[in-house]
Amino acid sequence: MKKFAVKTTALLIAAGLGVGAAGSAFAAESLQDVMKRRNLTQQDLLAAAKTYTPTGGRDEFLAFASGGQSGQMIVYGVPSMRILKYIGVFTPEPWQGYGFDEESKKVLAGGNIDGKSITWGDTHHPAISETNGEYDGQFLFINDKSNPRLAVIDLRDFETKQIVANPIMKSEHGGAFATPNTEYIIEASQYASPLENQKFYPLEQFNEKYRGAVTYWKFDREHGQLKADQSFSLELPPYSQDLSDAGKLDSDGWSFTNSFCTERYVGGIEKGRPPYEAGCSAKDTDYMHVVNWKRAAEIAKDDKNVKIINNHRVIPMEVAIREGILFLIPEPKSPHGVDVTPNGKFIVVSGKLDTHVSVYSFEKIMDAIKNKRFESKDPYGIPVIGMKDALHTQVQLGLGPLHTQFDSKECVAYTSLYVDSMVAKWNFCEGKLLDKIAIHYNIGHLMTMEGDTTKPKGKYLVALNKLSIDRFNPVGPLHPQNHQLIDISNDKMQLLYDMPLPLGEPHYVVGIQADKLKPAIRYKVGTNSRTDQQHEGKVRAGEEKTVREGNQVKVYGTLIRSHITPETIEVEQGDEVTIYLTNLERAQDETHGFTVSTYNVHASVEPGKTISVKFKADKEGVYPYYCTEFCSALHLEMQGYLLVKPK
Ligand code: CUK
Ligand code: CUA
Repeated sequence: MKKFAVKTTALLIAAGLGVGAAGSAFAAESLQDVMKRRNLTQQDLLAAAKTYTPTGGRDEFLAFASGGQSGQMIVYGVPSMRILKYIGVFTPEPWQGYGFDEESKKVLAGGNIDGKSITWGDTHHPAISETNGEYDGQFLFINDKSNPRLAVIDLRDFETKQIVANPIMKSEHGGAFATPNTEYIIEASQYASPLENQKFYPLEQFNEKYRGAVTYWKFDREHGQLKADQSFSLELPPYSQDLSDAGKLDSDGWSFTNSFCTERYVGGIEKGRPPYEAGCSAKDTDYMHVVNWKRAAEIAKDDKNVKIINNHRVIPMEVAIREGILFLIPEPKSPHGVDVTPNGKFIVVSGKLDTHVSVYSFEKIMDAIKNKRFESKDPYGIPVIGMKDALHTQVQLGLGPLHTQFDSKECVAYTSLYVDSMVAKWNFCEGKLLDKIAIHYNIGHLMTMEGDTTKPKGKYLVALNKLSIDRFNPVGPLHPQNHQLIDISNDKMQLLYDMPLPLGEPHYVVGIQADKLKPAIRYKVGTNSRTDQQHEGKVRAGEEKTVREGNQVKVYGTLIRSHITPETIEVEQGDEVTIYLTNLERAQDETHGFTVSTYNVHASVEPGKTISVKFKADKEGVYPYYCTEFCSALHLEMQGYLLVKPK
């Protein structure tokens, strides 16, 4: 059996490469049988050989996908497209105990807004931390568009460590984007609203009282935390700001943020007006915002230059204009993505309602600023650089160009064409279309390996398709999305694989060379994984105890195959119970889980970790607790009883 399998594999590859299969008649026939039975072509075999990963094999790249409306993240391997993990971020995720143990509840509470907990998120754009414009594999950031928030994930254990709420925005789409040394994480607002918290102004005062903004969150790499007190924002006009990107190399120190609806149109004020989307597309151009964030960071330190809004430092537009840190450039109407080329010299913008990509030259922009060559001012007095003065080239690619990523090959870019359902490969230096491939269907973002850094790795492209329609077995009216893997190592792009993504709409994905990641195998015994500190509830084997203070009962327990210590917990009805548990295992992958019947608590306790669950024992009765991971032959015996005695 073994021998047969080896031969078949060798022949499959040989046949796929067109070498022919003359070796063993039996095996060759078998391969052809399979091809015939499954209706496969030579091209299919080649694609299979490029993605198939035998047991124990590893992927060259890891992809981190936003989980869209699920508020989580999805980790998968490239080229195998095997899903490896979900990461709970803005939404409780029971497998990891996220939102069901005390440590993760504290992380989620960091994202409370107006004192209320929000248990979902609309995640759009992940970003990996960078050093000198290259992914360093230490941290991952992701935004929540609906409730303007950012989260920090530590890539040593793939756990969410921090959530912060934007102090002045009501929605955001322009995050998370990292500056080249992760000095700041950029977050730009989407729908303009009053910046003051819980402040009402009627829509008639839209132009005067509603504002956009871009926030620069200071990142403290040593502690892995965004620092609210060292962060600042720039007040922007009430345009709908959209995606952002940070400059790199030549353009380091600058950032770029798109906008749409610079018409400042608002719907619903009077009857008979055009609908919102029509009113918002009246003009031929919108504005790219060009910000000198390095200088803005200096300016924001001086109290004289900022307004304090909701405890947060905001540089008003008039200060930004006076200090020469904010400029506008017209861009084809209703733009979506803004992407800085790997050499930092060009900024690529595509308008959903324009068939071109527009390539702006950073050098030309700087030249216009230096020589004060402005064509006009916007209604708020912000200098506007003429489009012709800033453009390097425009290339006609097709209908609905959205986002652009880059190849390891010089000057080569890929742009998604939403309406055409295609990916275009083109040259941004010479402004030339090179190749096109059909995808299925309606692509949003696309992603090449490390394709938004200074050193893209090429090889693969993933098309993030909004609609899958007929690609998979039907599962009801709500379809999964379709991530299509495309080989970009040759001149012609080749479609390799369709992967259904069933966990929300992963707007954007970032892919990193897997060997840059150094995830931990276990925690140091007694670690609170969410803070990376020694846990107050840590105990060693033999030191387990239960402590009572008034109606507070604290249990200091341990987990090791196949035993929960203590085996019983006795409390009185009404007691506040905290159970601390340390997993004493040292073996790889020996995770234990913990739950108590009907008290809605759950924890995942990986080797070395200490967790706590807390609840009020408000019901008299007998409640089994047990280990929720099948950890050993005596897993089912890994249990105990919570005994709640009547008062
Ligand atoms: S994305 Cu968020 S609307 Cu094109 Cu960056 Cu899908
Ligand atoms: Cu521990 Cu099952």
